[in-house]
Amino acid sequence: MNVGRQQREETPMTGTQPDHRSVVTTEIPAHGGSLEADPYPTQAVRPIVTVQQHILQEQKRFPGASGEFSWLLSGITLATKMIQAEVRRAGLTDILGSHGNVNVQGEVQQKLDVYANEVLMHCLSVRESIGILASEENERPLTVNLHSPHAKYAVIFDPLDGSSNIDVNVSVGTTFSILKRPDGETTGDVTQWVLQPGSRQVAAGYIVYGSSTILVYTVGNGVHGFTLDPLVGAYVLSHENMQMPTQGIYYSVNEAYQNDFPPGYVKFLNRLRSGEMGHHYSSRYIGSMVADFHRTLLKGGVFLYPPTVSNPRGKLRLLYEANPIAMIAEQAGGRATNGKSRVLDVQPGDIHQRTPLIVGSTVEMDELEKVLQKS
Ligand code: FDP
Repeated sequence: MNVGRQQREETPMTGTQPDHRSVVTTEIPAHGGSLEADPYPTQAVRPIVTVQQHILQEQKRFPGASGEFSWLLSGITLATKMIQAEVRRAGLTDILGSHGNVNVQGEVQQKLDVYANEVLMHCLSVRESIGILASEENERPLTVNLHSPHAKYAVIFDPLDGSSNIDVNVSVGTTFSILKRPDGETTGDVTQWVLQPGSRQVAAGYIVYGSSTILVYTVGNGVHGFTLDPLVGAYVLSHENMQMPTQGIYYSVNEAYQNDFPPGYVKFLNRLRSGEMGHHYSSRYIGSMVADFHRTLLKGGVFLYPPTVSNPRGKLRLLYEANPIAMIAEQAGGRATNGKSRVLDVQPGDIHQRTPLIVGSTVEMDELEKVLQKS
């Protein structure tokens, strides 16, 4: 196991030492054993569970787990701590504004997009278990350690989602999806590694850089949320076993495009507004998918980015936006569709493929399906 390395990554990055009178981390047993028993229960300390400890527990579900998966995920936690530090200081350093380049999507890259991408690439490329890194910001996947016998995973990510919100101090996020090298794949065929349906994700998650920094992840065994404690420099378990409410009070959509939506979506939105579903829904739209989804996960309701006249295939990207969000939604008891089928069943044909995405609570998703079927 790489426990020593993992523990180092959870040490404070700020130089500020934790206040041991009020906060203590439960020691990670060298054998990765139970975290439940607090060996030193006192009233003066508040035991915390870090994301690293949690991952070590979770990976025990995988037969023969060697610790490499938790080492891989620690690359994500380290990188996102670095990104959040830059986001928090964004107005003070020369990091706001456009970088001057246009990415593969034809979008102007922000300086923070580029920074976030480089940090993730840097932190993940040294993990030997990763063979491929694919990002929204790179046209082609990057092969790293591809031919190492230890390389088992492809990590696909959007380093900074919602970047049009960066300059105005509104929440942004990072999304990630982890796929396993397909069984029997020996040639290092990048396409086979990356173009797998979302149902094959072995882990997925996101980080919201909002009023606090929150990491939400799943390895297919429920959804767990961790808030970054800036004094300790660690993601600390704050939302265990998250469950999406079965019905919410908000819908989240860019209403400016309503005239461009297929008629079924307009009918559905009208039903939400009309009170026919038990109450009149309110609208909330941030324009950062991660932040809009995070609210939907906590409060229930529905987030929609339907097809439009200008984006008939939707705007959001299947592999690194829709798939991780869909896996988390399903693991939390919600659902995700592209309007025709379950998002996680879609066989991708291209790394940067776009998709419509409608994700939310069961009551709203049932209703959407009914309305779309009739339209
Ligand atoms: P952004 O372009 O600012 O990066 O997929 C990217 C995304 O933001 C999502 O985060 C967000 O939900 C959506 O696009 C916003 O698009 P609209 O401005 O068309 O509503």
